[in-house]
Amino acid sequence: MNLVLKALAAAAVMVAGTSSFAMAETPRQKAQANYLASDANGDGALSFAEFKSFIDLNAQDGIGQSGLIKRTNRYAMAFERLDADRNGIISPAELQAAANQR
Ligand SMILES: [Ca+2]
Ligand SMILES: [Ca+2]
Repeated sequence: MNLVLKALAAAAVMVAGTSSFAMAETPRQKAQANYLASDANGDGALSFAEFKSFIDLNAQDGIGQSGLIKRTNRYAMAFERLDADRNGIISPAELQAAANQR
């Protein structure tokens, strides 16, 4: 488990902890929880298949452009844009870099 994944896991725990206070989760917290839920093989990064489920979960939560990507079936385009080093998987760092651009 690398440090970034530990940070994400900690964030997910925090999300679980705060939900009992009936506080609205921020989109970022939801996205982090969705990221962990989508990482089927637990390697801390998203393959294309895992990325699709990540977008679908985010679309359900109305996060960012996920609904648009899902509706228009632009998973591949979004994946390519996020996969900065083009190694076929999206790392937490790549996702973070994209999130910080907005
Ligand atoms: Ca994975
Ligand atoms: Ca990558």
